[in-house]
Amino acid sequence: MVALASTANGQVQRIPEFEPAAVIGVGPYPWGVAAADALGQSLQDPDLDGYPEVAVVVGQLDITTGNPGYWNGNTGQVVVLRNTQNWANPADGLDIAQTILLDDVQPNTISADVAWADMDGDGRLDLVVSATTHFDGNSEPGAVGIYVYRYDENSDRFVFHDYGSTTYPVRGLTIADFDNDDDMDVAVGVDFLIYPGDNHDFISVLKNDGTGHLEPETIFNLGESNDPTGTVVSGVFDLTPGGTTLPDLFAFRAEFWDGVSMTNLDGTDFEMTTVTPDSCAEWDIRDFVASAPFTSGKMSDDIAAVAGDGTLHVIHSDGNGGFTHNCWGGNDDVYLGSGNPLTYRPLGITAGHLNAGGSKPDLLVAKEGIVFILGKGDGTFQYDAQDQRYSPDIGTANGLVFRATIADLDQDGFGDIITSNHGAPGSISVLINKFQLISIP
Ligand SMILES: [Ca+2]
Ligand SMILES: [Ca+2]
Ligand SMILES: [Ca+2]
Ligand SMILES: [Ca+2]
Repeated sequence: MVALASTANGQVQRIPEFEPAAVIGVGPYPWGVAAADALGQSLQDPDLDGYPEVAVVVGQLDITTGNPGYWNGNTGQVVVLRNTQNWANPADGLDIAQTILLDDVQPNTISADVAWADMDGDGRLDLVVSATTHFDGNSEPGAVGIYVYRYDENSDRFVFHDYGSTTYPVRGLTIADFDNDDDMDVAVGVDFLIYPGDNHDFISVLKNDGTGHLEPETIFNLGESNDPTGTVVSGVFDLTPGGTTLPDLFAFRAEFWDGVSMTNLDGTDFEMTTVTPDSCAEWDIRDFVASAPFTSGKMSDDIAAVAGDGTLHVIHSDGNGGFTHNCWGGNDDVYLGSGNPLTYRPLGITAGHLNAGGSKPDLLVAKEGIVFILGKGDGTFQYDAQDQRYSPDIGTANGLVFRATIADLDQDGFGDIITSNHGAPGSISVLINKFQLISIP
């Protein structure tokens, strides 16, 4: 008989293990990375095949300096890697299909984050990229905003489709149909490399006109602190009538040591609710945040975020736009340990499935290399900082992992790991999950 991949709540889950990492060079200082089935297996066979492709941003800026002046002078890129289905050797599973130069508006563009979404409604995924023109104290900010590259079936390539400008340099993206009109809209947080002296706590929402063109931004002011709100996540946090059809937003405010839940009222107006931690915790959380249904059976999503001291906090949606958090007893907090790049920002945390099916999302965190923690399905997590299996080797010492994502690259039913390794030369690491359903005689 076949055993379940994970055991019931409260029991120990089997820890997934991974094949040795395949390291693929992509270009200097990669950052955002995203995976989804966007291309066929080959140029000759362009129909979607269920195997996820990978898109990774090549920023051309050493973000560890924290200074936008450390741009290397090259145009930011997005590298698209095709899934060949050839996973017998993990190094053969991805081929670079296209390198997109973000020179459509200005050549001195630093690319930041990337997401896959069908923006023009043709049934194929397109690319959405946040980017910021190189700037420093002596230059004007230039073009900052959102780029859309749509899939063109004639060429089997992604072609420039639209640019939606934003007031502020932008970084972390989230995509959802915020106004419930059947097209995908964009919300984005402010880049942490914004020029000194400005205020930073803004979220821009750019709606889709239905053809993949972005309408002028609507800016939401979260409070104007001196630290940026680099990432915003979408989820369902409001279960009031009509609320479930309108995706909500959540962002942290670093300088205020709290978060803001943005309840979507009609796709245009959002009601802000400040979310403060328990008295036993301080949230030094920058934009290290993910949203997922960590508590099965509850229809709303929870939020996970990692603070600069290495503590992962889970806050639980109350279904009415608010959240609860209990750090007493440790159930809602997991100490992951200190270390880079927890101390850098913005960083990477992502939810996905590493060892079980749909109801127990796991979390993957960029921390020197990577660390994963296993969701128990009740809003708590299984993790042991002393157990090296939770920190699989990314196969290269060149570059800090700044972002990571989970996708089932070889379609065996278990999530695999892709990291973007911020360095020069920059790379991605691909870790194929060896998890198998075990047979019990
Ligand atoms: Ca594919
Ligand atoms: Ca499309
Ligand atoms: Ca929409
Ligand atoms: Ca897999």
